Amino acid sequence: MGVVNVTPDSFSDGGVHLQPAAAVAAGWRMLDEGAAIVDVGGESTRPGSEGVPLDEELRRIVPVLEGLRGAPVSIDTAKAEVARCALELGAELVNDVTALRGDPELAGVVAESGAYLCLMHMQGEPRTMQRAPQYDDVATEVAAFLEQRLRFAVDAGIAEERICLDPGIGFGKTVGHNFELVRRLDVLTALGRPVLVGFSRKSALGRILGDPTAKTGPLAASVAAAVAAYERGATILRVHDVRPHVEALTVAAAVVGT
Ligand code: HH2
Repeated sequence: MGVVNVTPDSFSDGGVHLQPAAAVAAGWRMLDEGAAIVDVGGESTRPGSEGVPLDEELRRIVPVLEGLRGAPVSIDTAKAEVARCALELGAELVNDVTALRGDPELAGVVAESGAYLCLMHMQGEPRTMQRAPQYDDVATEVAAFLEQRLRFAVDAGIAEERICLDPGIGFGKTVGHNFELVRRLDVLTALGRPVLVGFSRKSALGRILGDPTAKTGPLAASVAAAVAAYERGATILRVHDVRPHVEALTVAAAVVGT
């Protein structure tokens, strides 16, 4: 899954794809490089972020989705109205970092459209989530949360076969929590749904490399995290640098023998 953030303030690529033409070109390039789907987002959820109003999020994503018509696209939003509009413009998957807790209308929009859905774990909310994340056992708590949100989505009429689950790397987690979640990914794959992992460029990578104030992590570290997640059962890797990840994951798949 290639990431196209149409935002001025995303933690690693803020401003890079703010012009629709740049975002559209990046999306097609990622598909050309081997991405199976492009995740378009118009709101940053980086630590400390405040969120954007509906009209601004729509203004950012609509021309990009128009330019990506016919391509496999996912919409990274927690807003029902944005999801509805994106699905009308051809998006196939709704990627909701709130796991259907943000907008009470979103479950109905996904159910009605028959779209795919990603449910992600987050402790707290972006504005405050990195202040003091705490768990007794991060893997079992994240798994219990995702299982409960999966039940909620299915009860709302969304087909279970269309749902994937995501531990939410960096969303209310310490460096140690993030790595433990990948190490113990089997606890999440045991839920029986595809698992998506988005470790690309995240600050835990820069921090484990020795910079305690890092806001991002480098490419080689991102690739290592993606391969480790893949070996532990992740089947969707959300990444900013598609070509090197496709190359590494192709080799990892050859080694694993799938
Ligand atoms: N991470 C980000 C945004 N959306 N969605 C899923 N399912 N999983 C993730 O790990 C995830 C996500 C944050 O990364 P990015 O989009 O690059 O940054 P920002 O939120 O600052 O736009």
